[in-house]
Amino acid sequence: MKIEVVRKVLEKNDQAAQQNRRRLDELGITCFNILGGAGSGKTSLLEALLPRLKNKYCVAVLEGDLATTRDAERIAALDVPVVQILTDGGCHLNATLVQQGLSRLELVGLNLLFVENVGNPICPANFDLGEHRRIVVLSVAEGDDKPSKYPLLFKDADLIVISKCDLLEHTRFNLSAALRDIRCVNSQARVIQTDTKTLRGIDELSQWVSAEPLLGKD
Ligand SMILES: Nc1nc2c(ncn2[C@@H]2O[C@H](COP(=O)(O)OP(=O)(O)OP(=O)(O)O)[C@@H](O)[C@H]2O)c(=O)[nH]1
Ligand SMILES: [Mg+2]
Repeated sequence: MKIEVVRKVLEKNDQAAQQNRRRLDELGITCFNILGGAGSGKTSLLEALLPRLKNKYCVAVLEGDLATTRDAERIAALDVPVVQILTDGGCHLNATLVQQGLSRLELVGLNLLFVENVGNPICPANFDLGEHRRIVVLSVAEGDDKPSKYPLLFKDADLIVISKCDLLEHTRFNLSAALRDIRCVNSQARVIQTDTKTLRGIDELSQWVSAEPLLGKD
């Protein structure tokens, strides 16, 4: 008797993610998946970072949102190629949606691809998109307890950005407690503090992105 198997959602996603990564590898494109809670400052970081990168690299962005093209419009205003992926209510991107986004971009000659995930500290963390590096954004406005309360978000990050550091003096965010709790869930990730008002940390962020391995390749 033939046994029917219903394949788990995550298994299917992992297959599509592997295809994405293979394709990006072949094209020499380094892909960064940016995750974080709603309003943590993901698009603002891209707005600060992209002008620095686009003179040196060919860069594109996939924007993931439930609704509107607002974030894509902000990226397009920088003259950076962008595709808006609308999840129609879905709380995270998946590798198949990213595959569809990739099909709308001119990939030949591209060096860097940023994927801004749907603003959500929970679901996006479970879905590999085929990225090479994960950037997690934690804003001071969200509170220093988030690394402990949402450990899955932080545990696989390669870089954790503590954003909106200009708000430190206006909040009860305890930076040393946040850094300690980050280390409890992730001992390896680089941590960079930013503030997109004064552009604090943006050079450091740009250097981290530029140091990623695929970037040296033709
Ligand atoms: N004070 C301060 N505000 C910031 C900073 N970065 C972003 N913001 C503000 O935070 C709000 C959200 O910023 P976005 O960049 O849209 O955040 P996001 O994570 O892309 O939001 P979603 O895509 O909706 O999840 C906006 O009002 C920004 O102006 C910062 O460094 N300092
Ligand atoms: Mg955004």
